[in-house]
Amino acid sequence: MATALHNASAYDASTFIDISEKRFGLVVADWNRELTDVLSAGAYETLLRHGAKDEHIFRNTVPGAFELSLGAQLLAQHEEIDAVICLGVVIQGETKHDDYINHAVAQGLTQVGLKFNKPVIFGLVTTNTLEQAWDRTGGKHGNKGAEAAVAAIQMLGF
Ligand code: DLZ
Repeated sequence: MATALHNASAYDASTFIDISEKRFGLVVADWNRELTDVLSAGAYETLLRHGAKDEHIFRNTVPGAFELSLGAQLLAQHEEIDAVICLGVVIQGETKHDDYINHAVAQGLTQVGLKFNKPVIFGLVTTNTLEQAWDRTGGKHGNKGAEAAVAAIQMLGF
């Protein structure tokens, strides 16, 4: 249970670099939008709170999680973008669609990050139930969008 053992909401912001001149791409899946909007707001607010400028955050939507990889690539290819944060929610259904999508996104985002040598953050909430998804989008397990933004800031300081 990764969430129970590691709470990424507890971090030491004093180690963060100055991100006031950094530019962030946000790629947000439209599927499960009530949830992904919360992830997006969490990421946005976290970036601003740690010094990013509103005009340096570029938010784009894609139809579903499967399209996050291409969305990330289209942003990451721009030299002025320093990090890309990808957000989506995939909830298990009666078929194996979640498995296919989740693996494809994990591989796709890894490739984009390695290709462009910049942080491409996997902010995909993958759960068995809708309730578990809400728990991770502002509920008892925090906001994974905010945590994805923290991961981006941390990687920029690497
Ligand atoms: C098709 C599909 C399904 C069944 N479930 C989800 C989901 O839980 N979360 C999500 O973000 N997207 C889902 N999609 C849409 C796919 O990600 C993709 O947008 C379509 O298959 C078109 O390529």
